[in-house]
Amino acid sequence: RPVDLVGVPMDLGADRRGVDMGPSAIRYAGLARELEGLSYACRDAGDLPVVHPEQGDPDASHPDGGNAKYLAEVEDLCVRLADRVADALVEGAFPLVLGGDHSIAVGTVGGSARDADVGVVWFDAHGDFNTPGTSPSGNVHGMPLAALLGEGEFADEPWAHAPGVDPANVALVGVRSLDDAEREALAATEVTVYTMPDIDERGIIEVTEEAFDVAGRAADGVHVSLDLDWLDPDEAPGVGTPVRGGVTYREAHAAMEVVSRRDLRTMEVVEVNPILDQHNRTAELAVELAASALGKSII
Ligand code: DIR
Ligand code: MN
Ligand code: MN
Ligand code: MN
Repeated sequence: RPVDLVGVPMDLGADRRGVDMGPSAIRYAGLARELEGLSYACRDAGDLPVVHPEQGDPDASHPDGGNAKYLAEVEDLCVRLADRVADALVEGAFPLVLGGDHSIAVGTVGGSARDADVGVVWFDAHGDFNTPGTSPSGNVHGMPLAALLGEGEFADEPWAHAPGVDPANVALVGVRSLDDAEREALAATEVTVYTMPDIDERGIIEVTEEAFDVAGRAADGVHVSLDLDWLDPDEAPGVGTPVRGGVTYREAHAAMEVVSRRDLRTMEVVEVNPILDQHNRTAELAVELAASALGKSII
């Protein structure tokens, strides 16, 4: 399958911090070259247009109210991104989306699960399971998984809620930071949560295999959402919301090698922030991990 790269220079889901430069940083780190080295035809149609904070209104009146900054702009972007991802799938390509903050997952997964039954494996330090009503920060990048599953105010938002994703086919991997209301909301769903202590105890390969067993129950394949803050900040310092105690470099690679053996439908790599990085180290790691997930091996 050809790989369709889709850049989404989005930072509104987390206020302007620098993740809007993520797609550039990942391209600069050599993603296309790496994928071509794996014999993929790599097509890059550039970035989707995203408004700057100055053009948008963080408090634009939204039918849902609540605490969700730039939700109207996030909605607009996600509708266009979902179309782009769905089109790539129709053309027989593999969509690889480059973020941008994690709010874009609403578009990526929405497109992936259009008229399809899709499982999700979400590698993240966070649960991304807040809603406008529970979010302490108001940042939409802390909400995309809840939005996709139609939690709270997102229940009646067709642009967000993706009925093609059954919560029973969703697994979170590497979690170590949850807000209180977020923890309760997650516990009330069928989402399977693998925390860092689960990885300590059982090992990354077993946990990732099991996460794919959960997500792989969906008929049409699995979407992988890779938030670079999943890794320990020693390995991935260039992220907006680092949390100590994440997976190591080797664990991340081992997990992506599991991904490469499973039925991958779509993938996104998000939250790379070159402004906070050390010599583009985090984007380079993002490229390595994407290549691993798409089949790169040592021999
Ligand atoms: C926090 C942080 N739970 C929030 N979430 C992040 O703002 O809702 N997600 N950073 O990636
Ligand atoms: Mn995230
Ligand atoms: Mn995160
Ligand atoms: Mn709306």
